[in-house]
Amino acid sequence: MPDIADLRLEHLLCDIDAEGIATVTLNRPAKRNALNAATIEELVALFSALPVSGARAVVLRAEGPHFCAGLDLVEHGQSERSPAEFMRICLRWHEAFNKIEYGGIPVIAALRGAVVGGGLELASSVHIRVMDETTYFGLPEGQRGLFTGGGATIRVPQLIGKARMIDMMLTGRLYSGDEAVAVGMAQYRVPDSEAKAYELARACARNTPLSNFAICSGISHMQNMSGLDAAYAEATLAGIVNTQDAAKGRLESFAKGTAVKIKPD
Ligand code: 1HE
Repeated sequence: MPDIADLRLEHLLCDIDAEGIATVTLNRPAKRNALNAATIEELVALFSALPVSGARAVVLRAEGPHFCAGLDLVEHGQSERSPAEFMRICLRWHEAFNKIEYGGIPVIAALRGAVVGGGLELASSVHIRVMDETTYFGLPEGQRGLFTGGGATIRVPQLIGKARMIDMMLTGRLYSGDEAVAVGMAQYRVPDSEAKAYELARACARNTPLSNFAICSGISHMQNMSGLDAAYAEATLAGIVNTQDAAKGRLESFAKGTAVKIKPD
């Protein structure tokens, strides 16, 4: 597994601070962070390396006023791809976004501006979405003569339901503001999505890495199983996580009455 410092990143930036909070930046602002094939390969490489890098949480942010304008329409239009070639490209998108969703470390997206098409596919693969006042969500595939290829048909209905997704794709409907939170596009809407994303990342990083691994990998896997199998997998995972040495001190401090109480502020 290459070290993150050895990855030759052209369209992404990555930095890990002393607390283990990694910042991943989409860094094609002049192209509104449109996802070309090279960026997808960088996402695959980076999110393969991050879970074994010691990072405890990731903030996924973007340069410029827009989080991500989706598929690089210019590259796609000029590439004359065959159906088989584009199917392979889509499988690389799945690889990248599965690394994010199933990688076992919390990934928090700090959203702003356009989160559209493949940009929404990317955002829907992270664990927590934070939007600001400028953020809007769209699936303009119908208007472009295209179809989703980066996992939206699986992840977007899990967030907002099938009927809303189909409406967005057919009519170009956009979601923003309170409505976007109410339908489930984002969990937080704040003036500064990056500041909130870092606050949440630091909260996640205080958990044990094994708990975070179970939360950020196990829940998604269990959604793919039958109820009976998911219950068995849950019990197996809880057997491992809930008996970990790293939890012992936390349980002892609860028994002594010195642990934090779970109450609203
Ligand atoms: C791009 C892209 C792109 C911008 N591919 N180059 N996604 C879309 O349908 C959204 C397409 N983008 C837009 O609607 C607008 O660009 C935005 C609303 C996001 C931003 O508008 P604005 O006025 O700030 O920027 P702009 O002037 O439109 O674009 C600035 C540059 O970014 C310009 O390049 P330039 O060289 O002429 O300066 C644009 O061409 C470029 N740019 N968006 C390529 N998407 C796996 S299947 C997934 C299918 C989809 O994702 S469909 C949804 C595609």
